[in-house]
Parts: sequence; structure tokens; C-alpha cells
Amino acid sequence: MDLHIEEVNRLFKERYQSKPIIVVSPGRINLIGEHTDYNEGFVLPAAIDKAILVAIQKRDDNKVCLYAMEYGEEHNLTLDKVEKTTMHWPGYILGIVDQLQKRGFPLQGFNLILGGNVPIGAGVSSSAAVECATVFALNELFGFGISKLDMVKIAQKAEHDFAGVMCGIMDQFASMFGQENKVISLDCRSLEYEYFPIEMTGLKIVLLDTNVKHSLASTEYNVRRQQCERGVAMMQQKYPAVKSLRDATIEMLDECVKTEPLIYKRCKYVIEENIRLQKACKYLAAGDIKNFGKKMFEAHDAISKEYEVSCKELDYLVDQVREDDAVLGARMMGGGFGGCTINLVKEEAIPALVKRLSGIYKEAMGLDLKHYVIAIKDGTHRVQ
Ligand code: GAF
Repeated sequence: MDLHIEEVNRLFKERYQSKPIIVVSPGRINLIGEHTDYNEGFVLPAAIDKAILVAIQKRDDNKVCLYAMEYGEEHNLTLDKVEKTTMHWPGYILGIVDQLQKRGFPLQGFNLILGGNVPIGAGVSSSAAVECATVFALNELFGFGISKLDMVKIAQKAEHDFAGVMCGIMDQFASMFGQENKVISLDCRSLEYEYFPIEMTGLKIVLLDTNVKHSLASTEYNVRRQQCERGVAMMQQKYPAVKSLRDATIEMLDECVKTEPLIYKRCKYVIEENIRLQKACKYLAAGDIKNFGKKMFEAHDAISKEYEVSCKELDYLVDQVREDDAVLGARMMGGGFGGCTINLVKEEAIPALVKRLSGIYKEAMGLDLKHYVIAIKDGTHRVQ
């Protein structure tokens, strides 16, 4: 992965006359288990070979000077005035600063350059990568001794408070804890996790990017979360032990939530997605990628029809590979309303597939199709 470390060093020296600590934090994929994390369910993510880079060094005063290479923009402030800005990107960094201050960590001023090669808005969670890179870099710089799990929690809270997305823990966890060539089987209730080696001889994970960045995504995301909570509250009246959808069954749903069809649909999707993931994991463990792939298609149909966080471009891309022998499984990935589909594709067939899809996608949707053939890599770490 080409992160232009030399260029970052040169730029840092030019802007701030010092040599920085450099931390990288990857984007993530998720093989199956979508919108289950905030319902205390299961997910199967991994960190990828596209990462955010944070270069950082202390200052002698209480200023925070930020520069984003991607946008050629800077944002400066002082530590006694850490607030949201109208600019998008500083929020993820300042959200971390805010969390550290709230937890009483003694920050001093610092200079920070943000770079990297995670595609923005493509659904591979560049935001979690920025948050994880920032908290890790600040922890290194000031020697706070924060554990990786606490850094994940700080990063998640930063997203809640500064970006306003009431996300689950999957993205930050995957970015921080990723391991090369392994997916993480994570229980989002207990936070117990296991690394699963993924053997896919002759296959590659290909992300097909719709190039759609839906402005409704964060609002609708929070609405879905509330709908799940509503379903839990309805079931709790009869079954007090139901603390989240993790504890619910379809029988309980039938009994308690039938009167509200929309809430019913949403909860049904989540309950079944957890079951689907567990079956899919068994296939993965047995090396049965064909049946694993089938579960991915099933997951897509359910998230599209019942949870309704897909969009026509994502549905189109999944539909176009259903009958293609080169594609074993496909589904929309991440929060939804745009971003990427994740596809398991026979390696030798990738160029022809991309060529075919690019043409018909442009014709049908009027948009260019981007694609990323990805590899699974280590999570957040220091490179300098
Ligand atoms: C987004 C969120 F940030 C995650 O927590 C997760 O809920 C995901 O959407 C859907 O599975 O990426």
C-alpha cells in the first residue's frame, strides 16, 4: 500500500519544522452481519490494504494545527476551544481530542497531517480509520497508556458526539484490531473475538463502488437504530429478559410486534442476520465458500427489502452478478444508501467482470463504476 511516507515527512518538515510520529489505520470490509453491531449481535469484518495516515508531533503551546492532504485544507484551534466545525474532516480528529479531554488525559498542543488512501464515502469506513489513527497517534505521542479496546471505545464515542452517527463498534474495532489475512468474528455484546483465517484459493474480495454518497445515510442510520430499540421495548413488556435484539426470537417478534409492521420488518432482518452469519461462519470454517457466498446474496436481499438501507445502484450491482459463475457471493456492505458492494470473485475473471459491469452500470445509472481488489491487512499501527 503506497502511503507516500517520504512525501508526508517532507511536508511535515516544511510546515512544522520537525519529524513526526506516523500511524496508519486501515479501512474495513465486512463479509456478513450488517447493522447487527448496535443490536449486540455478531459481525465478520477485516482491516484492508487502504489506510488513513496520521503524522503528528508535539507543540510548545496549546494550539492544534491540522492539515488534510486530500483537500489541501488546514484548520487551527486551541485546546480550550475544541468545537465542531463546518468543515467535515476535522470533526473526526477533534471528536477524539474532545473524548480524551473529557476523560482527563493531559493533552498539549500538536501539529497533525492527515493523509492516506482510503476512498472517502465508499463505505469502507474512512471515518473510523481517521478516529483510530488519531487516538492511537495521540496515545503514542503523549504516552497515555490507553488499551486498544479503550481506544476503540473512545473512537466510537467520538463518532457519536462529533459526527452525530450513533454507530456500533464494528468499524473502529476492525480498524484497530485487524490482522493480516484474517477476518474477525466479533461478538458485539461481550466484545469477545476470534481471528478466522480466510482461505480463498483462486478468489479475491472485490469492492464495487457505486459512486453514490447518500446524504440521508446518517439520519436514516439513526432512525434504524431507534426502530430496533422500539422493537426491543415492545418485546420487553412480555419478555423482560430481552435487553437487545440479540436476545429476541422470531416467535417473540410474532407475539409482540405484529401490530407495527415496519418495526417488525426491521427487527426480523436483524434477528435473521445473526442466524445467517452463524451459518455462514460454519461454511467458512469448512472451506465451503460456495455456500458462504449464497448466504451473502440472501443477506443482501434481506437488508434491501426488510431493513431498507440499500439503494437502486447497490441492488443493480448485486443483481448483475447473481448469475455470473465468476462471482460466488455479493451484497451491499456497511451502513448503506451508497458505497460499495462486496463480492467474492474468481481471480482470473476480475478484468472481464469489471469491464462488463462498468459498461452496463454507466448506461443504467449514468455513473462511473470504481472497483477495488482488496487484501486483508493488519490494524492500526505505528510506522515511524
Ligand atoms: C456503519 C456503522 F458505523 C457500523 O457500526 C455498522 O453498524 C455498519 O454501518 C452496518 O453494519 O458502518
